[in-house]
Amino acid sequence: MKELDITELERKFQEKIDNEIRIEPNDWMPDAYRKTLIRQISQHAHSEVVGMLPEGNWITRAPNLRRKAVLLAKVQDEAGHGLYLYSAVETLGADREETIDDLHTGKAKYSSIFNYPTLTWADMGAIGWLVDGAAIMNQVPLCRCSYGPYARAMVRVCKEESFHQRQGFEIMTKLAQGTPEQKAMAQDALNRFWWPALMMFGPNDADSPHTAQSMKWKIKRHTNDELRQQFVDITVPQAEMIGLTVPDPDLKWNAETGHYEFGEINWDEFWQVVSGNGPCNKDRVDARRKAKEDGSWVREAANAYAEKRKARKAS
Ligand code: BYC
Repeated sequence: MKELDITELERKFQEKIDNEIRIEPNDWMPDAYRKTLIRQISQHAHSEVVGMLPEGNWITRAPNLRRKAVLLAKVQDEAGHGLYLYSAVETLGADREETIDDLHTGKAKYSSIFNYPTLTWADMGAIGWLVDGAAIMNQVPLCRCSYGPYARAMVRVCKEESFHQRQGFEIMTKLAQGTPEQKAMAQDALNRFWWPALMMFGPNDADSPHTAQSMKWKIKRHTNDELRQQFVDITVPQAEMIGLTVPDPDLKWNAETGHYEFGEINWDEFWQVVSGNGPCNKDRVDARRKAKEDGSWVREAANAYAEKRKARKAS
């Protein structure tokens, strides 16, 4: 295609975005837009699937039948989110198996938060409250993402995430109102998950290579720092309400700006975790790789059955 034609196509594409017209799979789109979406949506899908592991670890040890049933349902929802998101990636022409292989070879990223261990039952509360809370903050604006299939997938995902957040907050509330040991367990979980939850929003805007272009394309509607600030502003009063202390000595309310000021995030730790050196990175990827290997006989049997049916229909 001539260079002039591409410039014209790009102009029309940006015009659609500026006018809030959704981009659909068969519409023309710049290669870089397609690549950005494949990168972000596949990382998001991997996060959902890897995110099942830290909580799956507690299903057999949930303190009662109700808690077990709720946790099981939450983890199943996350599998469902992964499946919608892998389907959304396929609408962009990506191959699902290759995308998953990129996770297994360590080429693709997934959310840093899932590389931390879940040591106590209170961690199920902290994950639901903080991790799903951060996920909602990030994902509600994605319901207005310029790419149709991703935006539509996010609507259902967000409804389910809000149930997840509430179940986590309920666990934390109950523990915080419990015995001194239970309250201490809840505080310890908050201490360990607070900073990693803030890291979920990604690097500061000044160090985020993708934000400016993704905002122009309306893939992202807010910057990483804007969403992180919203999360802090909403979550700090929730902690106070249940009598827990946010582990940040620099945290203070600024009446002039109407926002909380908070301390510096340990970005060295963030980049270490993102580059594969977090406490559980190896375990998480090994577990996903093993799940694929262990499930290979199921896929082979399903394929053999499908082939046989096709042959029978043709004869
Ligand atoms: N962890 O320029 P930036 C969930 C990477 S919730 C790992 O800001 P972008 C769940 C980033 O990929 C979690 N890597 O990038 C909840 C980029 O690397 P590459 C999943 C991170 O894309 C409960 C580089 O750093 N949610 O699933 O504009 C239970 C520079 O960053 C992280 C989503 O994925 C991180 N925290 O903004 C179960 C939401 N942060 O690709 C499951 C969709 C940044 O250049 N994703 N990086 O190698 C997004 O909204 C955006 O991709 C991000 C990053 C805000 C995460």
